[in-house]
Amino acid sequence: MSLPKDFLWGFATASYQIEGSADVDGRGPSIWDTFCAIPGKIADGSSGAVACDSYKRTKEDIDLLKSLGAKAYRFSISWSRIIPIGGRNDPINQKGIDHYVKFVDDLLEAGITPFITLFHWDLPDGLDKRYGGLLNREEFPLDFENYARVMFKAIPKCKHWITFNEPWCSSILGYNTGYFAPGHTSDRSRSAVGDSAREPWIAGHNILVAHGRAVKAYREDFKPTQGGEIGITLNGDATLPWDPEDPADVEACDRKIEFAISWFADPIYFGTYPESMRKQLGDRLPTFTDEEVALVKGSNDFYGMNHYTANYIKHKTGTPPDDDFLGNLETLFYNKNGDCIGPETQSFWLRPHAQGFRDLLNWLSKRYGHPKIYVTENGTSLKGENDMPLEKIVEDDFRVKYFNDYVNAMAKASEEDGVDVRGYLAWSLMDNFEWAEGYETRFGVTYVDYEHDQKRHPKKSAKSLAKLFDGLIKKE
Ligand code: GBH
Repeated sequence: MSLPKDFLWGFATASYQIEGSADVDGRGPSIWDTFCAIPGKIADGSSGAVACDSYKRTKEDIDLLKSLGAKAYRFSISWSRIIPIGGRNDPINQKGIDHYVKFVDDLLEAGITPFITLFHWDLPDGLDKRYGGLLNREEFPLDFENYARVMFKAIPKCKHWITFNEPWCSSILGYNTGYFAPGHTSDRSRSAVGDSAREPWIAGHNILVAHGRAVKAYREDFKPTQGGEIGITLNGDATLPWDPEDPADVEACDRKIEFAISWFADPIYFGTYPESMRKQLGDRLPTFTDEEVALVKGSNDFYGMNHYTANYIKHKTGTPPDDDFLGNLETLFYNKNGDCIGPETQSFWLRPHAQGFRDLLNWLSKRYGHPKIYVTENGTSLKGENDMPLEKIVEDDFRVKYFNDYVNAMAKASEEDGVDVRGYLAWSLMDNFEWAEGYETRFGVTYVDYEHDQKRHPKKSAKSLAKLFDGLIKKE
């Protein structure tokens, strides 16, 4: 089994999860700063104000990447460091730009290929306050395009751009369940605002158009001279029928992926929302104007895939409630026979099931005409890790096995099934601010000691990836 010669592998992070330095060098607040300040939103009451202190430790982080043999690094830019208020007529903060320009120079000098995510959920709070952020169909795409242009111009050396990370999360968790910033939900026990039946679909639509605008700008004004590529990163779990004999469960498996992934990928590859979504959501799902279709259709140079877990799917009967976002089905970790999909982790939503990765790679490849795929995130937390002594934490055999199984499943998809997968970024380079879960859930291949000056301790899994890929990537 093998992977192509120029296959890129490395690690991924995101600005708000690692940088800290929330008030340094002119950064403005993002919706996550605001959200974290609301009591009860973050499990341990924490925030990203300090996090891994990576804003000040770029050299240390690059040395770490080098020592682990990484060929690539995916990180995100904090929009509110670049344009602190956020909008296209607001002041630009040169210090913020300089920081990322230097970081990319240093990465390249270390022989590491940067993958830059422009938006990993940390919207400038000023835009949420000014016009409702992602919900504003006129303003948001224009402001995002402007911000993207500033970055394309500033960092011509970056050849791999990702517009949005997991728009499903920004839309559903931000505007339906209220689990993520800005915390809108119809559930009045969780928040004072929101319309869970409509807002997520509006936010998702506006993200797609913003993505389309940024891609058009890149292709017309930067790509011809810079020669890079641009795409979006989508999250989605693998699905298996709860009862393989029941055609309704089998059908619900596809519907689950359509509501998670095809919601964004169908417009990007075909110019329309999936039929299953239109059928259930009716006109609560926005309709693309001709101008929007022209922006969105065909707007991926590559497909960015974030993948972690799998679920058994059981269809539901009857009319789903207005705020249903799954597609009228249930997700389960056990099937009809009582088989369990995989072992528990520290994350309630994550259970390893590597075969699902191979299956989903095939599903995507088939539906979207064999696109070039980068796996932009894959990784796991580990049950009880936070409460273990350091000597045990660094012996993370569970995570070593997870990577081993998942990367081998990917190699099979590549070699045996012909899926065009070109890169793999493990989540994550180090433990970090795990959003609503705070710091207790750890996804790093490196332990970060938050009590002792954020000291980094590589775990066994950190070193395991170089060995794994060295054995798989063709030498010529
Ligand atoms: C990624 O999302 C993120 O990109 C990354 O920032 C994060 O640190 C990493 O995962 C680990 O969590 O509320 O029941 O719907 C992964 C995909 C999708 C996983 C939403 C959590 C929430 C479960 N995420 N899901 S639920």
